[in-house]
Amino acid sequence: MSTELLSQITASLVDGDPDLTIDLTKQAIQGGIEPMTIIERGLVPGMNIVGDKFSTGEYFLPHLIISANGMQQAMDLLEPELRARSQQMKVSGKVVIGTVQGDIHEIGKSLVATMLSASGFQVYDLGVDVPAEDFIAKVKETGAQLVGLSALLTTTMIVQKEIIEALSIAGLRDQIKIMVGGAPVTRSWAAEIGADGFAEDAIQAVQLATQLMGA
Ligand code: HCB
Repeated sequence: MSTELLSQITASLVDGDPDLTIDLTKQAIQGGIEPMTIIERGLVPGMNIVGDKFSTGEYFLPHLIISANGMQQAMDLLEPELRARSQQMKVSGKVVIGTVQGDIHEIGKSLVATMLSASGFQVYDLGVDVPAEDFIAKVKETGAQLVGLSALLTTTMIVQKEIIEALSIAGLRDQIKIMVGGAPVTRSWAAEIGADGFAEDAIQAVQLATQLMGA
């Protein structure tokens, strides 16, 4: 039953039917399916299929926008559920996170931010299209110990490198850890640009953040 519902959620995103995505997500929550299961086995596969269809020319930008809209609205329903499952934990550290300049993909970054915050981190989410200066200013202002850089485009991965360099030039590199992520980002890219770690998804991001902060 739950597998069928999750497949229907995936299909509703692929079919570009946000109202159905929302309806099915509500049903899944009411049916007791864990929010992370709904995200990872229902919503994310749908977005991946939409992305694949876009790259093969079967889908166009409006398809991406409609499906992203469905996923965003489903995430709005799931976010309080994720937070409700977090225990009251002591703050494990401060994290500044954002999608790098030139890149407006926000769903994955926001999911990582929600999961970190639900796991006890104090999160400063700078949003999307964030220039190096804003990361530098926020780290100085908050004393954050961790920076998360998201990039979804092969053309903006290089901006992760530029931001790491800018943080070094600003004299902040020794006091912070940096984790990178986003669909095209890999462990070897993280190593190449001098990041402290790479996370493939939001669960790994929480594990990595905890490990990097020595919490
Ligand atoms: Co966009 N787009 N898009 N897009 N888009 C991708 C990313 C492509 C891969 C699609 C494709 O061709 N297969 C492609 C990039 C190709 C490439 O560079 N090689 C692409 C393109 C080309 C474009 C445009 C250039 C299209 C155009 O205008 N012609 C344009 C770029 C605009 C810009 O940024 N300047 C564009 C626009 C859009 C929108 C606006 C329509 C929409 C985003 C809406 C929004 O976010 N509000 C969109 C979408 C939705 C996608 C796809 C379909 C889904 C992305 C997504 O939300 N995935 C995506 C295809 C894909 O990725 N498979 C496609 C779901 C989330 C949960 O996964 O990977 O983002 P995630 O995040 C994970 C993970 O990476 C990790 O944890 C997250 C949670 O599990 N993580 C981190 C992420 N950040 C982290 C940071 C950390 O520190 C740690 C872990």
